[in-house]
Order: sequence, then structure tokens, then C-alpha cells
Amino acid sequence: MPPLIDDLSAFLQKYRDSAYLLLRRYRELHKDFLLQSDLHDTFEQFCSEGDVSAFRGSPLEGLINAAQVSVVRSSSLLLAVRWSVARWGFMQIDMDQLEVREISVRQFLQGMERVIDPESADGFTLDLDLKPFERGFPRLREARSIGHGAEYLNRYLSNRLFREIETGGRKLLEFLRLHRAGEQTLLVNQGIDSLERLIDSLRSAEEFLGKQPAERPWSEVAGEMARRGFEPGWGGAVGRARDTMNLLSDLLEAPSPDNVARFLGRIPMIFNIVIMSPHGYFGQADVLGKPDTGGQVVYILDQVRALERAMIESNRKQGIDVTPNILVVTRLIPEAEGTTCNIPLEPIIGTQHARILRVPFRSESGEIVPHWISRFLVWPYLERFAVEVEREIRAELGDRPDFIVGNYSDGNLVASILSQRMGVTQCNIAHALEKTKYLFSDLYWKDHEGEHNFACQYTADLIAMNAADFIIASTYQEIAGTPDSIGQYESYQAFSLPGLYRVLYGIDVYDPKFNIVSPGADANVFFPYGETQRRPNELQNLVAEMVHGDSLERARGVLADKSKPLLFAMSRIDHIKNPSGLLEWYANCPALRERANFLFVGGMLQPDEASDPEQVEQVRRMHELIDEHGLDGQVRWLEMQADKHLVGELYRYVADTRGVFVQPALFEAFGLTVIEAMVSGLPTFATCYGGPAEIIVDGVSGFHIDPNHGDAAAEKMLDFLARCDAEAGCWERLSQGGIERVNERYTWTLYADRMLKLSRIYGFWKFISNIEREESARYLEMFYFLMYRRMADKIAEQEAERERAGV
Ligand code: UDP
Ligand code: LCN
Repeated sequence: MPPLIDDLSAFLQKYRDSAYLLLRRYRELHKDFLLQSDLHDTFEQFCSEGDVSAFRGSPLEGLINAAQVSVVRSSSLLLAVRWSVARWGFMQIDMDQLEVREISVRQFLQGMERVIDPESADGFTLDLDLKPFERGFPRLREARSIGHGAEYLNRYLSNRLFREIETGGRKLLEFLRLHRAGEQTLLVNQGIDSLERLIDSLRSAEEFLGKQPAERPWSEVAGEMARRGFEPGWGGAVGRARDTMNLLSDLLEAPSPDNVARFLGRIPMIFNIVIMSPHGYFGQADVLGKPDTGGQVVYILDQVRALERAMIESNRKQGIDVTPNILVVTRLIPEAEGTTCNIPLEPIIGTQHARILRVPFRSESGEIVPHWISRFLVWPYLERFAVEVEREIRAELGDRPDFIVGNYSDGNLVASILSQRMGVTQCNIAHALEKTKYLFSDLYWKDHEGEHNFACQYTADLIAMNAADFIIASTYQEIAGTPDSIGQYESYQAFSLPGLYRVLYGIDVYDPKFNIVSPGADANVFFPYGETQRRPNELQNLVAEMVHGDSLERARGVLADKSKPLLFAMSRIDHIKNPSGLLEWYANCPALRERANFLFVGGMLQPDEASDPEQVEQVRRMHELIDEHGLDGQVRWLEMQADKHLVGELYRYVADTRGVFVQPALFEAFGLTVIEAMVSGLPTFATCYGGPAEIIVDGVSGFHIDPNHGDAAAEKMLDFLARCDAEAGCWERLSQGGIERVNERYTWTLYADRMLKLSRIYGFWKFISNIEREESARYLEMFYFLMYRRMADKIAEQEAERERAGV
């Protein structure tokens, strides 16, 4: 609970001298910005030194503990205070007068801007504020409901829609009349032209169907049903069709969130899906490890297979003979570097009809861009790309799609352009937002121009987040963080790009558009080590040779004592993944080195094969550590492995050695490797920053480690391995805990069912709320044209300049 300003003022006045001394300490840190740790540690230090017992449990301590960041300006301390999940307040303390007052978000942001760009802070700056568009739109109230938007929306819809049952019923009928599959009319035909007619026809149809055997196919009653005004889509057989009609009758009589959800969940609405993923190398083989190419590709390919299965099954149940069509749309790269990224259309393995459609990036003059482009530089191409994509998908599908899914900032922006142009329901998936990865990357956006271009990216994010009908997050923390840390989406609520614009209200994580739908791991590839009959012998031998063999081809280090368990880590080799951090903890812990070998799979062994300076640094550092600590007999480093069946066997092989998996990232948005390792039966130690903190229940299905405290992390691993020696069944308990956790929560079947349900619920919601949404759409359009486009053009100019200069 926020302390009342009056209580705070009274406290500061009562303990004036001590409070003054504490605040002086903050000034003496001589920093413009104080982080949570600065505020907290200084407070603790101060309390431990003097007789200030009154500070304990005081309103001042409450304030300091909740403050996330503060700005020190002469005698003022401005604080951004997070009272609870995504509930913010802003305060100013006069450190001389010891007076405190509440300030607005604008005043706080201006305070930050004054440090960086005083002229623009006090000048006339654009305030981006989407709050006025909230009018009348529902908002969740409880932090625990965040991420369950669809459930909330069902409650809201059943109330709003049927507040006046007649109006609600008519609206629903209008919606039902929209549905078609190609030329085929679905659900209701022209014969049902009023709510009264619908209710009568339903009665008659239910009575008729009630006399038929449940298993009788719809085709045999289709004629009778059409006479009553009903077309296919109610059920493949009489039993299911009757059920669906009962659901609708119940809903028209007494709507409840449950029957709204169940009825909408059955409506055949989605036959054609477009999934946007422009950047990187999107392919089915030999792409992982290429720049900007990682888990997102794995996620989408698995997602497509699961969605197609679920759509086929749902069509079958509803009695619709339509083949679902899924197109993954990505960039065509003529200089494909040994991948298939130069092929315009490619069937997706393991599906019946899904395809990858590749469309090139074009320069302003229309020429195809031949080479790969970093994800930080794609912005100038996206609008032209979107227009060409629209033409291509209409040609491929013969129509507009029913549903568009965006991925990452660029894919989400293109999805919102297409959704707007074609009037299609849009969903966003972030995978990883960049904003929380780099401290103050918004405030210091100018330092990132040319390389990361975050200002343009965050602008695209704001547009796409607000345009999306719904947003899928892999975990709760991705949306709203934890009680102590800020969520990735939450960080877009209020921030400033000094000199460009200031966001007073960018996105609200209490918006019911947010839903948690977690991905899974491909169950055909990643399965428990104990399922020995499923494990191919040849792969087992190959993996044994790779890990415990002596060949140094594309490998470094040969394990001297092959009987030890393995500490296994696998990731792209970059700064945020922190493989060199883990190697350093291992190197500095002799007991751990004694107890286990270290296996790292990822990246490249030669720094000159790396594609960016961060990678070069990681590769160099890994070699340096191995040299410095003489680790060649205890460490085996294999270059990244692109064959997923081999990777699946690697996890299981490590489990055979009674080893563990370690994921030491400084921050991990979700972490597919974490669930792959867990479901393979490997006890997993993973970073406490990001998704893994939620995936793993510490001590039950794995362990959390803090990458900022490597010694403690190494101790935790050592302690576990020692316990496994002393206590029979200890390793197996954790191994089983991980398998169960993944099977319960992280499977593609769960994912696809929920995703399809959401697309129907939000499709209906979009239909109902279309008029109100137009207002914010116009505002966003303006923002796109006046802000985003300008920024994208600037990046294009920068790049052209670099090219001219031959950089
Ligand atoms: N991966 C792989 N070979 C490697 C390294 C990683 O096949 O050498 C796969 C891994 O199995 C996982 C994906 O790449 O499916 C990485 O996804 P994650 O979400 O862990 O991280 P990202 O790379 O997306 O940040
Ligand atoms: C991107 C990341 O950084 C990972 O944390 C995710 O697991 C991956 O995308 C798939 O969503």
C-alpha cells in the first residue's frame, strides 16, 4: 500500500536531522540516476550505522523499497515508485526542506530528460498518451488476473452483450451470418433473418436432432437442417451439432461467461492463418546459429504444426470439409548463405499444407535487397514489404486470411499494417522485447543510433502493441514482471525518448488483450532419457563420440576423466546468454571442476566467423578462460548444432551421465532450451531473470540461479551434485519434477487449443467493439506517419551514407 503523503511528510519532519543525513548520502553518490539497488543499499547502510530504529517499518522505508529509479537534481530527489505490479506513482522530495509531494508522470519524465537533453525537456515535446482512448473499454483490476484477458473478456462480453438480451442476441446473429469457408455458407443461411426466427429455428432443429442417433453424420441431415436455416459448422455428427445448438439456446436465454466461451470456442472461424516473421534466416534446416536466428524459428515451426493439427481436428469435429492453410511469411534473401532463404515458397515439413512464403525487401527504387540485414536495420523496408506481402498472400490464399500473427517487433508491425489494411484479427508475440535488456536504452537512445536504432524499434512496438487485438506472452513476468521487478510490456507504460517524444501512457498491462500462452518443446524430438526404445542407436553413438571422443574438429577440449557427470549448457553465443560467465564460475570453483565436466554447445570456435562484435568478444573470452585456467581436459566446447534430433539426443545423453543443464543468461525472455532440457529429464539450473524463474519451481522442478552471483550459482550446483551422491533418488526426483512440470504446463497441444480459442474470442470482440477501436486506430496511424516513418527514413539515410563511405 502506498504510504500517505501526509504520513511521509510528518515522518520527514519528525526525523528531520536523520532524514536529511540519509538524503545527503544519496546526493553524495554523485549519480544523476539512482537505481533500486542504490536506493536500497544506501538506506540499509545508513540504518546499520546509526541509531535510526524509527526508520525501520517507516513510511520512508516503504517508499525507498518501492522506488525503482530516481533522479537527483540539485536539492530534489524525484522517485518513480512501483507500489505493486504495474501500479506506479511519482514523488518529489526536497532534500533541504524535507518536503515531499506527489508529481505527475510527465513531471517525472521531464526530470529525467533534464539530465540528458535540458533544452527539449523544457521545450514543447510530443506527449504520447493513449489513456483517453480507454474510455469505456474494460480493464482488469487484480494483478493476479493479468494474462487471463480472454476469461475476463468473456465475463465482460456476457454482461455487456446481453445487458439487453434482444440487442445482444441480434448482434450475435449478425456475427453468425458472417461465416463462410470459400464459397460455402456456414452456420446460418438467409432463411434466418431475425432473432425471433433464430430462436424458433433452434427449437425446431434441436427437437429434430433429438430424435436422431447421436453418431449420424451431419451430411445425412443437412437437407433437413438447411430447410430450418442451418448450414454446416455445428458439428460433424448429430450429437455434437445438438450440443452446439443447445449451447446457443442456453446463451440466448441466460448468457454466462462459461457458455459464451464454450460457444465461441466451437465457431468455425479460422481456416487461413498468416504468421509474420521477417527478420533473420527463416528456414527449416541449417539456419540456427546464423545472425538473428534462434528460438523464434523453432517456436514458429512447432507452432505451425500444432495449429494445423488443432485446426484439422476442430474442422472435423464441426463437420467442415475445409483444408486449413497456414503461411509463414518471411523475407526472401537472394544471397542465402547455404540456406533455403532464396526460395519463394517452401512446404513445411510435418504439415499437410503449411508453407513458408518468402517476399524480398526492396529499396526505395524497387530493387531487391540481396543480402541479410540485421534486425536493427530492417525498419525502412517494412512498409514496402507489407504492401507486397498483402498481394502475395491474397494470391496464395485466394482471399484475405482469417487471422494474422506477428512475431517480434518487425513482424508485429507488419502484422498491424496488414491487419489494418485487410480488416483481419491480429495477435502479437514478442518473443523478447529489447527494451528491458539494455539499461536506459530509451533515455540514451541517441547512443544507440546507427547500431541498434532502439528509438525506431520502440516506436514500432508501441504502434503494434496498441493495434493488436490480442497479445500472447509466454509467461506472466513477460507482461507484468514480479512483485519486485518490472515486466517487459510494463516497461512501455511510461518512458521518454528525450528530444523525440514522451510516453505518458503507452500500454496498460491490465488491458484484457494480454494472455499467457506458453510454448512447448517438440515431443517427437525432446522426450525423457528413460524412454530408451525411442532413442535411435546411431544418434546415441554419434553423440557419445561428439562429447567424449578425442576429435578436435570443430571442437575444443578433450575430457580427461570421462566418468564424471556433465554440466551442460547450450545457447547462441552472445553477451546476454552469458556462456563465458558460466565458464568463469566453473573455472573459479575447484570443487565443481573436480566433481563434473563442462560441456558447452553453441556458437563458433573462430572469432572471425562471428557476425557481430558481441559474439566476437564472447568467443574470444571463452578461449581466454580455457587457456588461463588450463581447462582443456575438463571442458568440451562443440560448435552449435543445427540438427534438432541430435540436439534432443544430446540432452538425453547428458542425463545418462547423471549430469545437469545450466542456463546462465543475464536475462532470458522465455528459454526453449530450459523446457527441452527439463522434459528430457535433466535437472536444470536456470537464470532467475525472465521466463525460467516462472518455468521452474525452485527445488522441485529445477533450480534458479542468479547470474550476477556466479559463485553462489556454482555452489548451488555443487551442493546438488553432492546431495545426489549422498542421497539415493535425489537426482531422479529433480529429473522427474522437471518432466512433470513441462508435461503439465508447456506442451504444443495445450498451446494450439488455447490459441485457436483466443482467436475466436477476440475475433468476436473485434466485431463487437469495432467502432470504438477506430478512434485509437486513427491516432496510431498519425503516430506511424509522423513519427515512425521519419525515423525509418533516417535509418535508410544513415545506411546509405555508410554504404557511400564504404563502411
Ligand atoms: N539450439 C540448437 N542448437 C544449438 C543451440 C540452440 O538447436 O546449438 C536450439 C535450442 O534447442 C532451442 C533454440 O535453439 O530450440 C534456442 O531457443 P531459446 O529460446 O533457448 O533461445 P533464443 O536463441 O531464442 O534466444
Ligand atoms: C526469443 C528468446 O530470446 C527466447 O527467450 C524465447 O524462448 C524464444 O524467442 C522463443 O519465444
